[in-house]
Formats: sequence, C-alpha cells, structure tokens
Amino acid sequence: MEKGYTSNARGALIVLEGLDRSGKTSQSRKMQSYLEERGFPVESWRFPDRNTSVGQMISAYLTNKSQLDDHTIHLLFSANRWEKRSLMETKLRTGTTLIVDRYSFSGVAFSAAKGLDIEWCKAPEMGLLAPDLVVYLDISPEKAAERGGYGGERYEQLEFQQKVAQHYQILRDGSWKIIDASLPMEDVEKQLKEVVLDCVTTCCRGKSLAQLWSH
Ligand code: Z5A
Ligand code: MG
Repeated sequence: MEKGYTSNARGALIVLEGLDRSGKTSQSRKMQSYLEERGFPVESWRFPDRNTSVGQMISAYLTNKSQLDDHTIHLLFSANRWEKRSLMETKLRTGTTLIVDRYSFSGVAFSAAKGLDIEWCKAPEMGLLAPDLVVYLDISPEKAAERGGYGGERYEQLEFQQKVAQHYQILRDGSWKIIDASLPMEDVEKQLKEVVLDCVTTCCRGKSLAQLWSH
C-alpha cells in the first residue's frame, strides 16, 4: 500500500454541476481519462440515468413525449438516484472513484426554478451519499446558449436557465469549487485536474462517507 493510504481507502464521489452546455459531460470524460492514466479505478456516471425504467420515464418527459406534474417528475429524478445508491456505495467502498455528471443539486435547482418549495425539493434527497467534491462549472446562461444552440428538450430555454442559475446560487456553499466554465476547455480541464486529484488523494487516506443534507 502506498505511503499515507489506509485500509479505509475508498473511491471519491465527485459531482459536476452547472447549466446546460456548461461542459459537464466533456469534462467528466477528461477527468475519467486523467485518473485512469494515473492508475486510479474510476467510472463516469450521469443523472438522469436514462437506462433504468424510471430513467425511461424521465427521458420521455424531457423529450416532451409525456406530461407529468412537477412534483411527480421531481420525485422520479430523486428515485433515479436512490435506485443507484447502493451500487454507488459499493463502488466507493471498493475503491472506485465516481465522476458524476449532475446529482441532487440539479434535482433541487431545476424543480425550485419551476416554483416548488426548496425544502420540499431537498427532502427526498436526504440520505443519499454526500459528494466529497462538488465542482460548479460557472457560465452565464447567455454564453452557454451560444454553444451549439439548445436542443429541443424541456428546460433548454434561456429564461428558464436564468432561473436555474439563481437557484444554484442559493444551494452553493463554501465547500463548492467554482470554475469559470467560459474559459477555453483546456483551462477548465487544468483547474479541474488539481481539485479532482486532491479529492481522490484525501479519500484514499480514509475520509469517511457522509450523507446528504443530514443535520
Ligand atoms: N435534471 C433535473 O431537472 N433534475 C435532476 O435531478 C437532474 C437533471 C439530474 C437533462 O440533463 C436535464 O435534466 C437537464 C437538467 C435536468 N436539463 N437541462 N438543461 P442532461 O445531463 O442530459 O443534459 P445537460 O447536461 O444539461 O446538457 P448538455 O448539453 O449535456 O451540457 P453539458 O454536459 O454541460 O455540456 P457538454 O456536452 O460537455 O458541452 C456542450 C457543448 O459545449 C459541446 O459542443 C462542447 O464541445 C462545448 N463546450 C464545452 N466546454 C467548452 C468550453 N470550455 N469552451 C467552448 N466550448 C465548450
Ligand atoms: Mg451533458
């Protein structure tokens, strides 16, 4: 075992958050390759996970093939995380780092942007695993909209993204790492590598797993 690593060594739960087109998926891939090259077991995950049956209901909603009450879709997004919780814990405890593209913060920011009560939105997320690191890829909704144009999915509208950005501001705490996502991709990647490696190293040293929003 490498110096400083303990028998409690585990993988890190690293979450990337940000508006549509902020670069989350591009950077997740880059971080996966970076950690793999350094010999760390790592997987890239994303939410929603559209492969499960709950995920298929979410996908139908996002592509405007179905209509759902705002509370109902909120709970489905949360259920989609709960159905992966135990696998997530197993992976982390057996040493695999997870780079997760969107998590509970998206869940709350998007539903609260529709007008749902923020505390109500947080409640079903309580007890999910707390990330070891949340990186917010910070870009203005206007600048993000210039990237490749929005597609036809629900929520991909400038005015709505502005409201989502306001709710991310409310959710942010001092532990989040904020990276200017309007910089060239390589510059974002460089900053991300530093915080990601630091986090993975801390978890290898046996940092304990925590739960989200438990008081
Ligand atoms: N949602 C929810 O309501 N509740 C929940 O609980 C969860 C999600 C989990 C689907 O998400 C929707 O579900 C989402 C939130 C909601 N709705 N919206 N909006 P998704 O993950 O499937 O989709 P997305 O992540 O929002 O969109 P995206 O297009 O995949 O964005 P991205 O991953 O952040 O960006 P990207 O694919 O890496 O990059 C986008 C483009 O920009 C691409 O052409 C890149 O080459 C370019 N790019 C990236 N970085 C740069 C830089 N630095 N410079 C220049 N160009 C760049
Ligand atoms: Mg994406």
